[in-house]
Amino acid sequence: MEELIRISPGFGGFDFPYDKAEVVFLGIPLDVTSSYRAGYRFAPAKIREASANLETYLPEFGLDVFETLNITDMGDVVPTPTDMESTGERIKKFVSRIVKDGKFPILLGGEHTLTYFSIQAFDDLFLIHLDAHRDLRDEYLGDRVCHATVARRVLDLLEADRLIQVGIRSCSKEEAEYAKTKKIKSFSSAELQASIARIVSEVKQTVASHPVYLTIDLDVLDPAFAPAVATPEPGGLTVSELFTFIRELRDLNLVGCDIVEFVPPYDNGNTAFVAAKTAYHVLGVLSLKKATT
Ligand SMILES: [Mn+2]
Repeated sequence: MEELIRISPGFGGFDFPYDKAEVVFLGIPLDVTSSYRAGYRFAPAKIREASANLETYLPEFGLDVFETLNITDMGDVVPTPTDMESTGERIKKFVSRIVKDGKFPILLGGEHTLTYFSIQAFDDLFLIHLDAHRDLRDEYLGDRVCHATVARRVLDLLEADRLIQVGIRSCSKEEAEYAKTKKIKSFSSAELQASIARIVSEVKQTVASHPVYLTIDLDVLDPAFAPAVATPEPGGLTVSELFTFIRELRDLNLVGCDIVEFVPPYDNGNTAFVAAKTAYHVLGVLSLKKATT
């Protein structure tokens, strides 16, 4: 079977030859374990469509990402819907290839479960997890590897002090107790809204110069801004708060990123653009890092 489908045009229409690219987009249309809304499989295509209708010049950064970075899009990894394990191996394989080639992967999800497989391509990792939910259940509806357990599965791979949860405003009593026992560093959306600078400074102290992977569950945003997520949670961040937080991560040793949980069938058009613009913001950060090294 085909393991990867080429997509043209890719994100933003960027199509540098892979060999010369510094940043590689990879679509992961994984759409299996949603407990409520489904339709993740349409997300990479909708994000790419929106990306072509946004400017590549970013005033907040004072640069054009098209001029500063060599960017390409590998296309979509093909999931096997009835086999999470082999799908996961495939995700890990393609992300590992990008990482071994010294490039920065930006994954367009797809359900959050993909993060568990993607991070296996890296060593010595810290995970910054932007999400309304803790995703710390050990199993959900009988599944151990699913969108509601992804952070817990991550802790099978990383020490608990390597997970930093940001934007949290929903979890079960068991998850709250587990997080407390494991001393998981986390910040609520209200804490972030009160002082982005304080949270960023604590994050920087924690991760120091270690490699950092950023996973962005779009439900960290308020549903007013990103309505088409699998499990909306009122009381979230504004888009500008999310973008400010991402910009402030420019001093970190970022090595990879994913944008997940978008379900296009529920969109009014806004979520696709928010997802695409979020990716542009990550490109802005990578551009600044390149300019200063
Ligand atoms: Mn979530």
